[in-house]
Amino acid sequence: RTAPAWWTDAVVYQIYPRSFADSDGDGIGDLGGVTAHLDHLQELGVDVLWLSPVYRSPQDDNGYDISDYQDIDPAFGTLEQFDELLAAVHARGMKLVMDLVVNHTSDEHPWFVEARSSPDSPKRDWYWWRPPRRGMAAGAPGAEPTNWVSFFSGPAWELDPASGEYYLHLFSRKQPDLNWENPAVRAAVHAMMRWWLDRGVDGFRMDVINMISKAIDDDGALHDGPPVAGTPYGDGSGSYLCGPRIHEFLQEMHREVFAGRDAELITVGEMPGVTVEQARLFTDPARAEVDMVFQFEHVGLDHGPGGKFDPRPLRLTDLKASLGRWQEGLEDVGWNSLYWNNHDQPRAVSRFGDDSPEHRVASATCLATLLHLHRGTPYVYQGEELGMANAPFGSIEDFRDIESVNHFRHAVAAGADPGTVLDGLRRAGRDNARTPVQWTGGEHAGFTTGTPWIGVNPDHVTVNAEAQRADPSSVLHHYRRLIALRHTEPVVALGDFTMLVPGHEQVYAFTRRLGDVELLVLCNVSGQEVRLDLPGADGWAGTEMVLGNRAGVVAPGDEGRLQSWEARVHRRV
Ligand code: ISL
Repeated sequence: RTAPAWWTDAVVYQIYPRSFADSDGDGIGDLGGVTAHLDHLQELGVDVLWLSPVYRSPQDDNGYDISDYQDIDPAFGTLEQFDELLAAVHARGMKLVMDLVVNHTSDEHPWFVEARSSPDSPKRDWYWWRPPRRGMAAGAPGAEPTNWVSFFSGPAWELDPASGEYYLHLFSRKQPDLNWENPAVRAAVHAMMRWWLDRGVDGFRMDVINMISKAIDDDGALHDGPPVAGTPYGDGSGSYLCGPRIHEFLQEMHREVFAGRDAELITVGEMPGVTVEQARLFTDPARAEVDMVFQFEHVGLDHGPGGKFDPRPLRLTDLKASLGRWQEGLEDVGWNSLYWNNHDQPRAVSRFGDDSPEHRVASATCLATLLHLHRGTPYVYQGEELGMANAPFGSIEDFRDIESVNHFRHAVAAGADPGTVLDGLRRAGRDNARTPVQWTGGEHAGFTTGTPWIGVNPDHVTVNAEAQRADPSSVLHHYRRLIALRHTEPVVALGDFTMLVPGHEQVYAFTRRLGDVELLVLCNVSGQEVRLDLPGADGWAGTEMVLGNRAGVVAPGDEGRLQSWEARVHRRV
């Protein structure tokens, strides 16, 4: 039996640089801002920083559209500043992980510029070019090569009028998909990855990496998907999620890039739609693909019939069934990643907790405890450690995200009520996660001396890092304690997981066990006090409480009483 990998007891912190901290007053967060706030991260105790993309980019999708993989965008700084940041991170004993966006490039990347220049270009085949649908004229409605809808509304194909051919873009039309069937594409990506590792970075978070293999016929044809209600388009995901060559591509990448140095690195594949059975394959160390994946099941449980912008309340029993299945599915092989939030998800305290003044701190710390006590590597998204909430966006002018802006335009054009569409964006839009980090209660929350690129949440007056640093009962200090617990108690990282009361709609409870040490985790995921008779929990009376989020001691005989949003971790040997 080999020793557990270093990242089993690590906590990763995600930085979305645009919204983290601005050091030069242009209103956009930058590398200098990250370097300036490393104290905050070190005090929090996180082990790894994941930087959302800082590469050169036209910023159509805030950096997920890359025009030069080996340079830093001027909005974020320079390569020299990057090296300074990397050295400073390492000097503090932390690691730095880059975002790897290689399902697509920017349409301004020289590869695509060259590919577009002529059907005879040697780079033409680096992307997905196809003629119009058989018998149809280029540009005619429905003439796209397949009926696939783009993630950002509208068709996933864009016509290039010069050649009369279309190119594929699963995301924005400024994000053409790379053709991974072409070995030269794969070799170029591998070389670029080695270049970053040689520079000293400690791994990659791989953007939509389970979309790089597309299902094609022998003659290269792609196929229509089932219709998407309310649109003229179809769902192509059956052709591009975990496609036929995905495992081959990841194993090849591992051989070409990570072999010989993977023990010190961390790799996490972002994989929308991945199942637990597939995740076992992706994360089985013997297969040498990735260390862990970001799965999406638990962040889809509150989607309504109209999709992500039609949210409904989460049923706690659904959450337990889902997360519980992932705990079980990856218990002997592979590894879980754990997250509530990232730059694509609304804020957890607003979505699954209660961001009212009365319950904000308790619900944010309850959710944090629940997640961090699972088996897997937890990811903290900037501001989550402060209990930052969704933003009170007004009109569509307040939104910046291409997904939200496009969705509004398409939905309203299709006849939806603008007020209803806006309401969906306010609740589920990605910009909720992208308002500036709230450092202080002062002007622009201490994020910038200039004009922030997106509105600062007015609640920064009370919700901010400075105030929380001084308050031991703050969300910030709770996160610090949770992270410290993972570092000091091996059972948190490596213990077995057993779900309790799976049918209870208010209480999320489980035990963890490693050797003689056992933890009991009790979370009241509701605003009402609850009294619980816990089957299988005898023998816990009077045990040590190693972590809790509500003041007060537990009276003997009263162990089963949980205050609103209370979370407790008991320990026994
Ligand atoms: O939020 C989503 C759209 O509804 C997700 O489906 C998201 O697009 C998906 O998780 C992929 O996300 C990643 O790739 C995108 C980028 O916009 C996201 O920010 C990134 O995390 C394209 O690069």
